[in-house]
Amino acid sequence: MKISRITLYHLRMPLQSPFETSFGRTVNRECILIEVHADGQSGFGECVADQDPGYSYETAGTAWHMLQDFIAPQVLGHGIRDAQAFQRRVAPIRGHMMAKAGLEMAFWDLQGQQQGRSLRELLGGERDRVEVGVSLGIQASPEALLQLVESNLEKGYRRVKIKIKPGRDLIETTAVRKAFPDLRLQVDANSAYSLETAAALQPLDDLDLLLIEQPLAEDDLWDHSRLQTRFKTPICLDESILSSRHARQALEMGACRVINIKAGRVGGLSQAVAIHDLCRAQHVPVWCGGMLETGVGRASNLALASLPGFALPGDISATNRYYAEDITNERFVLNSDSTIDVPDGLGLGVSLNWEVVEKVTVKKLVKDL
Ligand code: OSB
Ligand code: MG
Repeated sequence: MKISRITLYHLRMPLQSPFETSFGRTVNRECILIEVHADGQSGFGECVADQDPGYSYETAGTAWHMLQDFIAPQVLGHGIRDAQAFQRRVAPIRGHMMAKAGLEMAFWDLQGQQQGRSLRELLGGERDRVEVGVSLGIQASPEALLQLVESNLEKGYRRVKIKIKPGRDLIETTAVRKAFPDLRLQVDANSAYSLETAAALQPLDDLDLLLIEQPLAEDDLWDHSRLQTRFKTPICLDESILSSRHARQALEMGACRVINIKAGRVGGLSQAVAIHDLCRAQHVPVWCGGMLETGVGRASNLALASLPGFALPGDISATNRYYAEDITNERFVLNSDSTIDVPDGLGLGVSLNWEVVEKVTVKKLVKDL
């Protein structure tokens, strides 16, 4: 595939309701839609970096800079056969995993179109529907949280994740567990604790949680390994795992027993599959995390989550949980068994609704040969 043009669209998508985590509150989800033109076709990718550097050092602004000034020039005008060839070209660029992952997704989409295969087939996915759950932000009160959990159970979600932070953890989690004794429940701290303050989380260990996600700092595998020895509940790492090397080391030192895989965080689907394979060989369960994606990133997550090692439900909810209007013509709906169908069209299997894209685009850049 000879790459003749790359177009970047900085999107600002209004969320159905604000999403609050330990690092902040998101009202509008920002991301970059990437279009790659090759041989008369276009492929699409979504770069999941957000407006603020709360989850990661990467932002939509830094990703735009990296894509415009470093990553796009590595591929424009070159013949690039697939994601592996793309990764070889951008290997000299340090870090900026989300920026790379966004463009890699577009290469998968192109490859699928050219080979007449779906992304699921290209990745080796085995299921045509995947188990999903819902990730609920920090609410105004424990009562409000209970109501929100209940309404999501009524919608059909069979696994719930709640966001926690110091002072908004035990009361909330205990209340949800009491009200719903059999619910598949997990919590996500987004790095809000230290080894010392995490001592306050000890009572969570008796609430039969599926896992405790990323309690400590993103750059701290060692303290996670110390914390895991104090908990029978599995610790799951999200922010800490940026490569399959990190995943191997985290497992070797016992820093976690479960890994949340996000293609964006690890530099692309190819790396996500590598981490899946590594974990599967060691019988370590993984699940697909989410970044409030548009329909483009959601299609990619569904294909990834169809791989056999994704043993736990993903943070991949129905489109209407996030957006009244999405940029894809396809909207993803929740099946009655808390699953979502994996797209089976060519590549990502979605098409763009250009009217909506235009409406939510705040900045656009065309890079030609
Ligand atoms: O930590 O998993 C996270 C959203 C944005 C940034 C980080 C996270 C999240 C979520 C939402 O938990 C998952 C989703 O429904 O997309
Ligand atoms: Mg997380």
